[in-house]
Amino acid sequence: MNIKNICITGAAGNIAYSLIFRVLSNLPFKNTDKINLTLLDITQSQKSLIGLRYEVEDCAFSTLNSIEVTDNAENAFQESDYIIMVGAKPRSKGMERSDLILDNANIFKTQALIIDKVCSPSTKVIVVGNPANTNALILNYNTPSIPNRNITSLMKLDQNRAKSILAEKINEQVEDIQQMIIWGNHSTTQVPDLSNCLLNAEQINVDDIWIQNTFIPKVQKRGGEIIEFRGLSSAASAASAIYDHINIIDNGSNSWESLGIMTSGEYDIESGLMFSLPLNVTTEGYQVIKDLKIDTYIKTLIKLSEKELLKERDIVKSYLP
Ligand code: NAX
Repeated sequence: MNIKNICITGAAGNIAYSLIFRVLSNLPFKNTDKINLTLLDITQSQKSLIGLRYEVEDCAFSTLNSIEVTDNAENAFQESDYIIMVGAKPRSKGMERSDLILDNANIFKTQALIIDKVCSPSTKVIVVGNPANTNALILNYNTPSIPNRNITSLMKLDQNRAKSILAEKINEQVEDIQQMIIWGNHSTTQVPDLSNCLLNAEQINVDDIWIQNTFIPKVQKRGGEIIEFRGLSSAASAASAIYDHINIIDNGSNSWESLGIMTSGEYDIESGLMFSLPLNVTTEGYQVIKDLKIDTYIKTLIKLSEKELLKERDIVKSYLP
């Protein structure tokens, strides 16, 4: 029997409450019969995690080999095949974004050092907690024993949103749309780019005014829109996107994907940033899709997202060895 060890951080939070049941209902890992699931959260959340563990057990999932809840990151990360890093400090009222970035930098540096110490180089880490790209950058810099390519940040929710908004506009099925790209940061500077999109292998034509005035801002601000209507941030859709992200990494994908990865000068973007780029993903890893023609408008937006990530990198520079 093939068993994988999966650790989810921030396990007492909203996203994890959807993610855990989604993963266990239908494992997104290839050649895997069961998982050993470890749920990590802070000490104050341990009681709630015990309740969550009972709920998971009550589902009698045939995919679950064992479940553990803990506030000890070292125990949680040890021997993990995948670590899904959802745990992060939320932004509180009146808090500056730079303070949020620094609070989370602290969490991610601490956890990175533990991962570096106890995990094998084959461990794959997916960063979800915001600011996801900069947290992933800190993680990357502080885990020299884990190859850069094993650390990615979640952009799939943005890509799913973009596809779904385009499908609605052109009145087509979402699964028939390919080659949607998200460039940049998981923030309102992200750049949804449909210029290469295909509908069943045919070029899609939508007018530039709709792209610039409706499509791009709508995708960029979708997270805020959810908060406005639901009173809470995206949770089930984020969990669904994490599920897709795991599936893509573990099984490869026939379509173009956008994941946050460490840059090395592609498309004239500064090296050493966690940046969302168009990728071909196979079970062997990912390759950046090269030589795409990018129009001037999109290029300008990509530069703005790069600028934001450079600023974030500057804020956390004392966390980058
Ligand atoms: P919640 O506030 O419901 O849950 C976060 C959990 O993390 C809490 O249970 C908290 O106790 C725990 N936590 C805090 N510090 C921790 C630590 N040091 N170790 C372990 N656990 C710790 O937030 P939720 O709605 O679940 O969102 C989680 C994160 O995902 C947030 O940062 C959120 O902004 C981010 N998101 C990222 C997305 C992406 O596409 N990259 C989309 C969805 C979401 O907004």
